[in-house]
Amino acid sequence: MQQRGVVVWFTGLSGSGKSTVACTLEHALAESGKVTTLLDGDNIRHGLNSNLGFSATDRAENIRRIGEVSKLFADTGIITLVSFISPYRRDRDAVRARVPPGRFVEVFMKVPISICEERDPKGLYKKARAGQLKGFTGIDDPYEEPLNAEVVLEAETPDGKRVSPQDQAAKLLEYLH
Ligand code: GGZ
Repeated sequence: MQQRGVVVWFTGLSGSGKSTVACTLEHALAESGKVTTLLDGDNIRHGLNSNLGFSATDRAENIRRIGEVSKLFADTGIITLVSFISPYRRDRDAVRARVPPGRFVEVFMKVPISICEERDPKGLYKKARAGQLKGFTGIDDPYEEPLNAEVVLEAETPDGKRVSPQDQAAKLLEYLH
């Protein structure tokens, strides 16, 4: 039987682990023979959306185009993993409205900014705090948390233990099954 397409939409701050979990999930799905694709900053912001920056208008257009592309993939039966900050609720909800009911899975990487900032893999939080990078999400540009995400992945258990990307991906996989 042909697999059913779905858009798995990761949203969360820079450094919240979206791409790491999306990548881990993609490998797990591939191992069980599923056809997947992963859209992220590396393959979209450098190509299709290379003319867009980080103003509110550009971010909205970034998400709109990614939404349309992911819908096209999902319509052909592909499990489409999408990893962008997508900070504005209205933009994410507009994508949800374009995808058939039940085919849009919003995954909220609920990671406190303190942890993202501690990770700071590209030194961008440091630059933003120093005022060298303006309009950085979570610092001087808003991040609007999802109100009804299908899956919420946290970085820590209630008793303060860190949760690995593998465990986060496993929780998501369970939901998708
Ligand atoms: C947020 C920025 C910014 C600003 C550059 N704000 O950690 P990264 O580097 O790899 O992830 C961030 C990425 C965000 O791009 P998105 O396309 O996901 O953003 S959005 O959904 O809001 O359109 C970060 C880098 O680009 N970056 N400037 N001002 N992140």
